[in-house]
Amino acid sequence: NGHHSFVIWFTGLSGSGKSTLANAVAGRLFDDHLQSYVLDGDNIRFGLNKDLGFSERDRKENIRRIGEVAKLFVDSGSVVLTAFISPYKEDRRAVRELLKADEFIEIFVKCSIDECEKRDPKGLYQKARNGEIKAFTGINAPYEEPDKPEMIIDTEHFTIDQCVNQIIDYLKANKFI
Ligand code: GGZ
Repeated sequence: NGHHSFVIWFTGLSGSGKSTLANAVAGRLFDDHLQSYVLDGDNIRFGLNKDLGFSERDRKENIRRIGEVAKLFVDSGSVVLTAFISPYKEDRRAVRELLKADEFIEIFVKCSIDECEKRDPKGLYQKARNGEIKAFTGINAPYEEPDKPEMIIDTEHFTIDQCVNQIIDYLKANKFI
C-alpha cells in the first residue's frame, strides 16, 4: 500500500506515561486509517518474555527480543509502537541498528523520578522503597537517558493530549504519516 512502516520506540521510567502515550498515538493513527500495533509489558512480558525478570541480563534480553519482534512487524508493513523502560542505551542502539534510519523514532518520555513516584499507579515505587522490589528502575537500578532521541516528550509539564499532538505533528512534519 506504499505507506511507510516504522517503529516508535518510547523509553522512560515506570509511570512516565509510555503506554498511555503509545495507546493514545495508536488511536490517533487509527482515526487517520493507519493500522498500528502497541507492544508493551501486557502483551510481551506475560507471553513471549514470561521467562524474563528484571536483572540487567534479563532486561537486555527483553529488549533484544522486542527489537526483533518490532522488526518483524515493520517487515509485515505495520507501524509499531513500543512502551518499555529500555533503560540501557546500548540496547536501544542495537534495536536502532536492526532497522533502517527512517524506520526508528526514539521518544524519550521525560518525567522526573519524583513525579513518577508521586503518580505510582501500581504502588511499585512504594514497594521498591520498602525493599519489596530489589532492582527497581530509578530507585536502585539504572536508567540511562538517551543522548539524541528523535523526540523528548515532557509528560510532567504537558497534558497527554498536548504530548500526543506533539508526536502527531512530528510524524506529519517528517512525512511518516
Ligand atoms: C522496573 C518493574 C520492575 C522493576 C516490575 N523495575 O509501571 P509498570 O510496572 O507497568 O512498568 C514497569 C514494567 C517494566 O517492564 P519493562 O519490560 O518495560 O522493563 S525493561 O525495559 O527494563 O525490561 C513496572 C514493572 O514492569 N516492573 N518490576 N524491578 N519496572
